[in-house]
Order: sequence, then structure tokens, then C-alpha cells
Amino acid sequence: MFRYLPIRRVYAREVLDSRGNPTVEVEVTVGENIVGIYGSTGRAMVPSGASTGKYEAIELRDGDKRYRGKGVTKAVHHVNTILSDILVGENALNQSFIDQILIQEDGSANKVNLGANAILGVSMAVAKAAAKALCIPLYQYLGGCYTNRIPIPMMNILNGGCHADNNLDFQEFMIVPQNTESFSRSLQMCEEVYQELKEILKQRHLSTGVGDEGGFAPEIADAKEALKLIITAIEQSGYTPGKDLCIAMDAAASELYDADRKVYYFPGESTKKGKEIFRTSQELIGYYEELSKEFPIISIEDGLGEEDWDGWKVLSNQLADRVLLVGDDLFVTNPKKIQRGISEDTANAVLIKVNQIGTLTEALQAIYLAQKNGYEIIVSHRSGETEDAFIADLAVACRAGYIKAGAPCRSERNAKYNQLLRIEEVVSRFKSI
Ligand code: 2PG
Ligand code: MG
Repeated sequence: MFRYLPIRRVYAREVLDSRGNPTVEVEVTVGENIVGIYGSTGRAMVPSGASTGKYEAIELRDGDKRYRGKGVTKAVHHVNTILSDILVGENALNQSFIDQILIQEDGSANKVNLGANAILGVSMAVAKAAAKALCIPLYQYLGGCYTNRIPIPMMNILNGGCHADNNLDFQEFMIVPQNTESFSRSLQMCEEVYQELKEILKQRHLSTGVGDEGGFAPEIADAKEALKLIITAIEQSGYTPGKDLCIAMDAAASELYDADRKVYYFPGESTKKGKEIFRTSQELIGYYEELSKEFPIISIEDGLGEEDWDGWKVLSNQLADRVLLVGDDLFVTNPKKIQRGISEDTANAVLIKVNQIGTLTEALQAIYLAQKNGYEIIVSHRSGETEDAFIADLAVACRAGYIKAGAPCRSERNAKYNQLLRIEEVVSRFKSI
């Protein structure tokens, strides 16, 4: 049976994200031409990164005086004119075809013409409208009837790098619950450790101000000090590190790479220690080995830079048997880059950010390619987020092992966790099958 669910209206506006920067919101209305039925509207908001990969799809910013150049009126205009014109009348149930139209209309390899923010907003809103029209939840529309796995949170509790103003060079320190019976239990454990960490920081007269993703951003000398703090917070919460909760890090090493000197430079550690701290690829890999022996680290994201493919091979050789090596900037949710990783035996996990590639279909292609080749999937937010919980549904739809959605603080982060709580209520009924 073929069903035609025509797109009736495509409309975008400029709104603000969690950093106070403008972003694109799109509404798509779909519905059969039945008298008295006005259709269903899906609304999507586009997130935005700070430590962006060099090969990500390009978000279009106005670059004029408004909002210090960060306005998105050009992207909004593209949706309201070009994209609206070509999409009205198309079948919203044919997501891949819609996305193909979007890609073709842009015509570039990185969506620079219409803007990945314009394109992704439409792509996500079409899916949301279609799900609404069919009266099924988004995760089920995207993932089908076998959507009974809720991802484990990789929850950020300490922020550094370009997500915070402190001296911590690695961007994110996260906690990961182990073997819990439910998502709600995992969330509770993470939240308890987060609050305990806050108390510890207060007692040590360290700042409890938070970074972009809600994690605390105190002045800490280096990764070891951060990891020790986390271990103390886990223990004082009544949990056992390595058994109840493990640790994940996002080094965001592309941000540390000094291309001229071909080394990784640690500016914060240098300031704290009063001497310049550099590490070559090999030294950085050795550093990760040392850290993962001393602490229960189960995942290292962007341990090396986005161009350092040779280094990644060595990293994989030495650590892939016991640590998830997650490509974020390395893969930018791009199936071609993931294919290279698979062929060259690089990494064993991929971070999925829909706005890195720009359409839902391409993000799903990236996910299925990675899964087919045994890679773990971590569906991720961006440091600039919105109240849109799309990624929570996406993570359930693709049976991702993990979700990275920030600290349990700030509503743009909790929007994702709260949506997973709602989904768990439904899917836990048939989880044991
Ligand atoms: C990352 C992300 C999200 P950003 O590096 O993984 O945590 O940060 O959105 O700034 O790229
Ligand atoms: Mg990252």
C-alpha cells in the first residue's frame, strides 16, 4: 500500500540556542486534503557546535552586524523561499527522497550554499511531521517496531577545552553507569554523582560555575586531577568506580593540535605548571594508556586530531581491545569518512551528530554503516543546543549504545534525558523480549 502524505507548508524562523546565539527553527505541516482536517505540524530546532570538525557541513551565518555576525536570516530565507517552493506537494513519508531533493538543491559537497542549518531543520521537521500525522512516536517512526533499547548516558560532569573558560585542556569528562536495570536508574546515579561533585568543589573552594554543556568548569591543573575528583565524587555517592560507574573523556584533540610544530599543545597544563607542555601523537597515546591503567576509563573520544589517521591506527592498535575509541571530528558523521575508518582499522566507535552531515538520511546511513561493521554508536548533542529532544528519539530508533547529552543541569540537556524517561515508560513493557 502506498500512502501519500503531502507537505503543505514549510516555514522557518530565527530563534536562540542555549548559548544565546541565533539558530534555525523549521515547521513543516503535512496532511491529506481532507475537508476539516488541517494537518500535522512538526517543529525542529538546529543545534550548533563550538569545537567543530574541519569537514563538517557548513552552517550558514549572516556575517553582518546583527547578533555579532551570527544571525541566520539567510538560512531562514532559503527555507522560506527555495526549499518551501520545491517541497510543498512532496510526500513527507518519503524521507530519503526529500533529503535527496535538499542535497541536490544545495548542490555543494558540504551544504554551504543553502546552509546545513537550513537543510537539517527541514529534514528533521519533515520526519517529526510525518510521525505526528501517523500518530506514532518519533522513535518508532524512525526505528520501527523493534525499538526497545534505551541508550546509556555518557554524562558530562566536568567541562574544559573550548567549552569552558578554565585551564582544563581536555574538553569533557563524563561518567557512564554500568549494568543498571534501567535508564531511569542510570540517570539517577549520574545526577547523584554530579551533585556530590558540586559539594566537593565547594568544599575545596573551586568554582561550581558550569560550562556550555552543564558540566562544572573549575580551575584544575590537568586530566589526572579531574579524574581523581570524579573518582572521589563516585565513591562519596556510595558507588564503586569501575563497577557501578566508569569514565569517558572527550579530549577534542583537534583543538589541541599545533599544525606548525606537528604536536599537541596543552595550554592550560602549561600555564598551571609554568612550562610548555607538548605531546607528540605517540606520547599522547602513551598518556592515554597511563590514564586508562590508573582510572576506569572505558571511552576516549577524539583522542587524536581529525587529520592524524596514522596516529589513530596506533591508538587503535594499543587501546581498542579495552577502550571505546570514538571518532567525532575524525568522522563528522560522514559515511565516506566512516568507511575510511573501517578500511584502515581506525577507531571502534562513532559519535553521531545530525548537524555534522546535514540530513537525517545521511546520518542514518552513517549509523547503519558503522553498526554493520561492529562500531559502537554514541548519539550526541552539540555544545550549542535547544529544547528540541530529537536526538533522544534518534538514539532509541537506531538502538545506539550510548547518548551524550551533557550534564543533568540546564533544560536543553535535560530535555533529552526527560524524553528518554518518557520513552522508557513505554518500551520497558516489552524490554525483556
Ligand atoms: C563534542 C561536542 C559535543 P561541540 O565535541 O563532542 O559535546 O562539542 O558541539 O562543540 O562540537
Ligand atoms: Mg567531541
